[in-house]
Amino acid sequence: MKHETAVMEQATGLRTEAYWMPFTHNRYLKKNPLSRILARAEGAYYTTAEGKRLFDCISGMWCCPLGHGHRKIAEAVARQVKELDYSPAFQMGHPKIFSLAERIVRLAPAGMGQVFFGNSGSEAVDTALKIAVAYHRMKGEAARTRLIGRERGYHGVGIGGISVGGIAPNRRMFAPLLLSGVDHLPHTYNAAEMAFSRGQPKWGAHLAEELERLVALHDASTIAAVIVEPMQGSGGVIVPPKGYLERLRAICDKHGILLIFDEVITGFGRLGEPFGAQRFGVMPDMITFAKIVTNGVIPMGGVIVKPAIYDAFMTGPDIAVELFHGYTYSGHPMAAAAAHATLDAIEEEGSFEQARALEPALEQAVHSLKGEPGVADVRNIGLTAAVELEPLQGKPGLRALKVFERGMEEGMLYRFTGDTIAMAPPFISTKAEIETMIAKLRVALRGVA
Ligand code: PXG
Repeated sequence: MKHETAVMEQATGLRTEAYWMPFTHNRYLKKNPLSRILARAEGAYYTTAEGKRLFDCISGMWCCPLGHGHRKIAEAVARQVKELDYSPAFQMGHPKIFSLAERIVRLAPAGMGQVFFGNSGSEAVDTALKIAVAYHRMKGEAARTRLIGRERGYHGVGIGGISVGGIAPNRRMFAPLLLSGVDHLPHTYNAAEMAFSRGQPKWGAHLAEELERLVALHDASTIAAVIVEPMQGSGGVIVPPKGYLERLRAICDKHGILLIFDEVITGFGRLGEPFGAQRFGVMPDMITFAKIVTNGVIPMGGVIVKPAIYDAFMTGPDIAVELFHGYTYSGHPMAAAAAHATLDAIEEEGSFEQARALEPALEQAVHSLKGEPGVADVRNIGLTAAVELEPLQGKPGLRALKVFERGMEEGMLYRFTGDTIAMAPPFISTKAEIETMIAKLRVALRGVA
């Protein structure tokens, strides 16, 4: 491996050994890195170090739907670094973060009140879990500590996030670190009942009743919160069955359990509405967000809470810190500037409407892949879709990797995990670009058959 890397370094001038890449097959990539090195980005396209132009089928990593190099966002960030580059997050503030919180509350479903900021989805999730447990304690129900996630759920990589998460490889290696007192709902995917559904599957609302089973098992008085992605993104675009989220909400209400929607992917327009909560018409008690809030330009994440949650902490002497939690970079001025510019652009460009308008084109195009070689399922909602492939015998993940590589030759940067190809194209895409994205996927699928 060392030798191969050295040969490649000589050939390309790129020294790859020191960088340990996240969620990446380091050894495989470093054998032939250049096709994977991005040099530039503009609008809906990347350019690789080899000069190849790639359509950004997954909006960065779900985070850049307004396009790369957005002029207004770039200018806002450039202005901000000169005006106020950093401001202490604890016991101090700056104007843009207060107004940003207000704007996010306005976009959120009615009934939300405050925003707590961090820098990533993982931080947002761990923050929400801590707030949930602390909230019940503040309300005199300190025994409510149990957290309930869901199989196939992805909630980032913090210790809390992997504990409530339901993707086995993300947990296996770290098993001794996982939180105790966590349980999981079953995931809602069932190929026999819902393969090739368009939008929300009709089957599966009854799976929410599993929460009643967990309540019976653990007793409601021990359960703090349920956390789910309204649509499971990393799990492979698993769309909630009709009626499922409504049922979860009702059961949480019945038992005094907080419902957290992890909207790191679905927040800020991916489903054609500000949040998945609005798309599905179900109101959670907390919403986690990250990614699109700054169009991916500067890291930012956070938690939106109902006023009743915030108010529960606002007791005791007013010189006392109410929540012993926060990050050096909570509410960073650079991120706040990027977020304001992103929200401005969303309004000016009608980004949510753009996403809504493209949804039928994506749906129609992606479902035309049914019957192509190796296609086991096609799923879609909002401006996102996934094509699940039959694994090559004895080699899980290889078919998707080959499709991904073939896709790059075709000028497409898809996202692959396991044997699923995911797409979440920029909101600024044209209908023709969406159709080309799918046409090229067809070519790639046939090419690796
Ligand atoms: N919650 C959800 C629902 C997510 O999708 C996180 C939390 C963690 O966010 P950070 O910012 O800590 O990474 C995520 C992140 C993919 C993919 O292609 C998805 C994510 C990240 C990278 C790739 O499926 N989601």
